[in-house]
Amino acid sequence: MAADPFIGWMTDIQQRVERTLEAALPPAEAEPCALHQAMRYATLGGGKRVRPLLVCAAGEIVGAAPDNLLRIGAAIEMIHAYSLVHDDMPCMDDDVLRRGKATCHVAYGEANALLTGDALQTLAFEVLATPLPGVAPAEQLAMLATLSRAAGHAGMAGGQAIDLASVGQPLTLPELEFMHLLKTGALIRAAVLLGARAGTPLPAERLARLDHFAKRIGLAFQVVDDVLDCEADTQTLGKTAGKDADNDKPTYVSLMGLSEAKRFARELRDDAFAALADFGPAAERLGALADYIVARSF
Ligand code: GRG
Repeated sequence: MAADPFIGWMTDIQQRVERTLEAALPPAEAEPCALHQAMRYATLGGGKRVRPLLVCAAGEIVGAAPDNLLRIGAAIEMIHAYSLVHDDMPCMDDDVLRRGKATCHVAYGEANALLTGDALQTLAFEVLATPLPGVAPAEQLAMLATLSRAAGHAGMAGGQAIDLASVGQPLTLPELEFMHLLKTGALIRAAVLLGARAGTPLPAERLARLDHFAKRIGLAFQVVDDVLDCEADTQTLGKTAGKDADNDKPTYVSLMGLSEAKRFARELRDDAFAALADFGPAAERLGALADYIVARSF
């Protein structure tokens, strides 16, 4: 057990998420083997698992069942893994390194990578649609609708479309924020909201405060991602560093400068903290995660 209780909690959840994903993914030796191996390759054994951690921390506030939270977290992580596989493909970001190893299309070929993303996305919804003990079917249906919207045209996929169209374009800060609210923020927001809906129902006003927390921390996550892309090295990141500048992409660093972007990330974190003020000790882990997201080095 790690000396820092938060790190100990995080490591424990990361290991349990890994086991949940492992059990939910198709076996590598089952046909079609190449697809199943690629799905496992893209999902297992890497990543910080930030979204499942957010699901679990938000679920603590409402006393949700840990096994349900792990299943919700695994479903969101599968959507995230699919997005990374497709994002790395030659038709999008064209990258060869992800989570410290060859990207899925480099290891398994482009057609398999495309199918891997497709199959991970549909498996995510299958996992989330399987009854969650103690959660009302109407609530689970609402979770499915929230995740669908967060992953689709009004969320991650829409944000990716704006991102691809913005290469070489001089975006304003509000335009950049809108793009990231969809591309990265929507899934982070869904993670907090689904966790918060998995236990004792919260009054709408408290749910809205958690949503505000999630929006701020989703944006902070992206600002830090831009800073790390500029400051950290490829080995530490496990993905190619410096790609944003190479690709002439508008980022918080290109628009604000490095030190202002760092200050903005801290401001977003503090605003996120403020949204948790009334939740007391039940929200301590969510607050610690906000800190981790801003202080992370990869
Ligand atoms: C292909 C529909 C579609 C969407 C892709 C999320 C995304 C949209 C692209 C990823 C590109 C990117 C680097 C975005 C910046 C923020 C981000 C999502 C970083 C990767 O997430 P982490 O840091 O990764 O949580 P790990 O590997 O730790 O899970």
